[in-house]
Amino acid sequence: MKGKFIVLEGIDGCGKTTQINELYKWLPKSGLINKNRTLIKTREPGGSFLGKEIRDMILNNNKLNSPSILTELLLYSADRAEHISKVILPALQNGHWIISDRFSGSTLAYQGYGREISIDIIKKLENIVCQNIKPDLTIFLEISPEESILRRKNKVADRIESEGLDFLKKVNHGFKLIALENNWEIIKASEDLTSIADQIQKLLINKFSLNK
Ligand code: T5A
Repeated sequence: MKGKFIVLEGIDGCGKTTQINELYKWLPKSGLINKNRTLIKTREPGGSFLGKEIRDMILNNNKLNSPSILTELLLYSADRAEHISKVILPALQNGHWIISDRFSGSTLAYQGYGREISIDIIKKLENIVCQNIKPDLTIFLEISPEESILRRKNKVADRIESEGLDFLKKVNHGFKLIALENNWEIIKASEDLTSIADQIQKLLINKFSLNK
C-alpha cells in the first residue's frame, strides 16, 4: 500500500514549522495511519543527508559569495532530487506517511515568481526532479508579506529571508496563483495557532479517513 505525502507551503514565517510540529503530535493518534506504518517529518531544503549541506550552501547569508539565480535554482532542485530519491520515494513505497515543510511549489513561487526565472523552465526541471512524485495534499498557509516580516523581526534572517518586502510580495502573489491552479487547500494563517491546527486536522480527516 502506498503511503501519503502531505506538504505545507507559504511565505517565510507563515507558521509551517509550528503546524507541522502540531501535525506530528496529532497524526499518530488520529487513527488515519495504519498501525504498522510510521510518520516522517521532513523539510526542503535539507531533508536528506546531502540536502543538509545544500541547505547550508543556499541559505548562508554571505553576500559576497551569493549564488547566481540559476545556481540557486539548481541547488534547490538538487536538494529535492536527493530528498525524493533517498527519503520520500522509499518511504511512500513502504506505505509510510510524510509531512514536508515545503516542496516543489516553493521553487515555482520563490525562483519563478520571486526571482523571475522562466516558469516553463522551472516546470520542465521539476518534471525531471520529481520522478512522478506528487503530494496527496498541499496546504497553503496564507499570511500577508507584512505579517511575515513582523513575525520574524527577532530572528536572524537567512539569505532568502533578507530579500525584503518587494520580493516577498512577488513570492506571495506566486503562491496564490499556484495554489488556485493546483487546487491546494488554502488556510488563513493569521488566525491563532489552535484554530489553524483544527482546520488542518479536519482537512486530513475529510481527505484520508478510511470510512469515507
Ligand atoms: N526556498 C525554499 C526557495 O527559495 N526555493 C525552494 O525551492 C525552497 C524549498 C527555506 C528558505 O528557502 C526558500 C524559502 C525560504 O526562504 P525555511 O527553513 O523553510 O527556509 O524557512 P522559512 O519558511 O522562512 O521558515 P520559518 O521557520 O521562518 O517559517 P515557518 O516555518 O513558516 O514559520 P514558524 O512556524 O517557524 O513561525 C514563525 C514565527 O511565527 C510564530 C511562531 O511562533 C514563530 O515565532 N507563529 C505565529 N504567530 C502568530 N499566529 C500564528 N498562528 C503563528 N504561527 C506561528
